[in-house]
Amino acid sequence: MVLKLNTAVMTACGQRVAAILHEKEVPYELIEPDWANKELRSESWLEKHPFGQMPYIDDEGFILFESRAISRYIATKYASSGTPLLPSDTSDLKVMALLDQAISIETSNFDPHAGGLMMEKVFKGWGGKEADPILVAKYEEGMVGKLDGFEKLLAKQKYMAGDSLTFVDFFYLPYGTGLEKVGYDYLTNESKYPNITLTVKAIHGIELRCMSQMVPSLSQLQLVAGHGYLGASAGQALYTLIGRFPRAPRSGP
Ligand SMILES: N[C@@H](CCC(=O)N[C@@H](CS)C(=O)NCC(=O)O)C(=O)O
Repeated sequence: MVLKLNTAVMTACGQRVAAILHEKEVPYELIEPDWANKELRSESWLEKHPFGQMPYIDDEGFILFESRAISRYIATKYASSGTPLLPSDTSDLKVMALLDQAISIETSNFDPHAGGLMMEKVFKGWGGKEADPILVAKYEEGMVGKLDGFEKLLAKQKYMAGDSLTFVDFFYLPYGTGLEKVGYDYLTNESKYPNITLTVKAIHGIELRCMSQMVPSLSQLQLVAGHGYLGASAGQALYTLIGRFPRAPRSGP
């Protein structure tokens, strides 16, 4: 039975998981909830995801929610297929501790600020609401305050969990792309944050590969494009970022 990914395709959390599934070459069925009929609040949905959110997967009856936990599960279960997305030595206590550190870095230092900005600048607009300038300023300040830390870390290592790409780097894809689309150069300011930019360039190359396959059919692409946000990512990014973000050679530490 093919793995089922239950999520709206335009959600950042769903994209995170879909990108990993594609990179690991895992076939899956995308099942979109019926938002209009509040399916996320239905008993059957809440039984799978008690917090009434997306995404969750159903892997032959094994139900798992939380996009980061799902990403780790897929990267581990399918360790030998597609792109390697685990550290090279998963039996090394310290290597795995650094992986956990990387997971926490994204949830603590990136997601709250980047997600807040996306909420204000993009998602609120979908519901016909205006961005709150006070909140925008707060999230901007929060994000800027973290960039020196990212820069320092990435001066010592190529990716977020060390010198090899892991599933954790994919956590940044949806909001990273979104921030750039709404005009923030936090992750692409080469003169100010050269090491962040190098890593982002490498990850963007992967994003293009994922995004080009992520949307299963043309009608879905149109559906997504209709929402504006992922439309920009899967559509425009696909066509306009190619060439702009070549993989940059980089000497390792
Ligand atoms: N930490 C959770 C966050 C889940 C979450 O916030 N999902 C959003 C989409 S990205 C959602 O379901 N929004 C609809 C809602 O909360 O009603 C994860 O990473 O899966």
